[in-house]
Amino acid sequence: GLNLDDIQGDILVGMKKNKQLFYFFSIADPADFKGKLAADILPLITTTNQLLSVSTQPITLVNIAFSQTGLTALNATESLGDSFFAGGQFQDLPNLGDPGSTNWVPEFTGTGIHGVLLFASDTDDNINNSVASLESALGDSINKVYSLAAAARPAPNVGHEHFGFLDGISNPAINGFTANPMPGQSNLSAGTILLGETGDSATRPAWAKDGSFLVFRQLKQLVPEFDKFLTDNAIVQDGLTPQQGSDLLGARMVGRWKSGAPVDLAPLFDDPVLGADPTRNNDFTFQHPDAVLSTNQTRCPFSAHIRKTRPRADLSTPEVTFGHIMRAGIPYGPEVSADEAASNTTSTERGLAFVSYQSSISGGFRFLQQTWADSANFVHSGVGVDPIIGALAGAPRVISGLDPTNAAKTVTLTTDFVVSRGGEYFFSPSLSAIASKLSV
Ligand code: N7H
Repeated sequence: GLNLDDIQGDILVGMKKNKQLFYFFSIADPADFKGKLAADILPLITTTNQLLSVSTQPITLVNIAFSQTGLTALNATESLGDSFFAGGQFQDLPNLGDPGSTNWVPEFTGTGIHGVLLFASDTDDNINNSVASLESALGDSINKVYSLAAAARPAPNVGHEHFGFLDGISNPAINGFTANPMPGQSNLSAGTILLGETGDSATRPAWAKDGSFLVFRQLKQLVPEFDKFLTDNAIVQDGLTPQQGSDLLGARMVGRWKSGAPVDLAPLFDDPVLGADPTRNNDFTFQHPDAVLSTNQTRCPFSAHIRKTRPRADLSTPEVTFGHIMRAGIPYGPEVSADEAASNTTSTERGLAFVSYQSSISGGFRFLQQTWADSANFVHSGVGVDPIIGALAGAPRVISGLDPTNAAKTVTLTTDFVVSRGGEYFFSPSLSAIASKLSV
């Protein structure tokens, strides 16, 4: 089995707390920082085992990850075997669909971020206390570069992202770790997520074992604009009210209803009981005996976000080893205000603090974003990009298949409802790597 005392908790389990803070820093004094990494940070790192039982969870959970420039500052200069990690996310910007760096948070436009501390707890006060005491311990060994406070949405939307959809339903099961995989969950070798484990064939330094690449993206969501688009383009079909037609369009863009129910199993109306049932809400393949898999979009469009990012039976080998990530994101920013809703215009930023873990950035996040979501010709020629996250450097996005009564009809999206504000590629090391390599 895996050494769950050595693997940081966010990777396989997720620090599922209502509040999180992403604290991006640079290392000002490597020698001083190394000592403090061992003495002050390492004892705070929440392991996978600690997360598995509420009784062993500390009040504030802490994880840490380093960029390539951070590892280099710590004199950990061996190649981790991932060229995209080595180059950093800013260098990769032209490949991700972002329209240049105009929307990027300035602190992400370079390689000046050496690491990120992730804090998670039930309250902001707990997090602020942990940050203050760690800052005083670390003193001038680091500089804070940027931070992003994130939070679960208030009831009844806890667990839902800002467009309104239940998130965190479909993460892969890991062989030798996940006790009871749910029907329809993908089943992966540990090496798909963790370096140096079974299924990871790349050459890595020994100390990289049981670490994972953390992709961070600050993804702004234009919620009132998205809602207006759904209202204006409601699907017109016998038996549907305008509101139902608008809800159906949103569900078909995502591939799930706001409750989490997959449109593949609930094609016309939401089914909240199905959405809430983990034994059924992932148990589908897009294949049905009464329909031709390669042409039929009556139930789920080929371009739907969850079909683009996990095509299931659309692939001739459904359980491929590439294109899988462990997602651990959380919303940030306030609820939509009455003024924003009335004007259909975002005035305060909100979105998703996107976090994914994988043993290969090119085979994980990057593959999903670039090769699948941003391609108009995946999974079939001309289906269009992913209407949620697909991006063409700001160019209009032409998408077919959204209208169940007329799959050939196209919709042109002139607004990107998800706007990348950039991010960074990090490596989340094992606790033993921190102790024996990074802090010495
Ligand atoms: Fe996505 N959304 O609210 O529309 N995502 N996502 N995602 N996403 C998923 O199945 C969303 C983003 C994946 O296994 C759900 O847990 C939003 C990026 C993958 O069937 C919902 C943003 C990437 C899956 C959303 C966003 C992915 C998935 C359904 C940005 C990778 C699982 C809930 C603001 C590059 C697919 C669930 C599967 C599911 C939304 C980003 C990937 C509701 C709003 C950048 C692999």
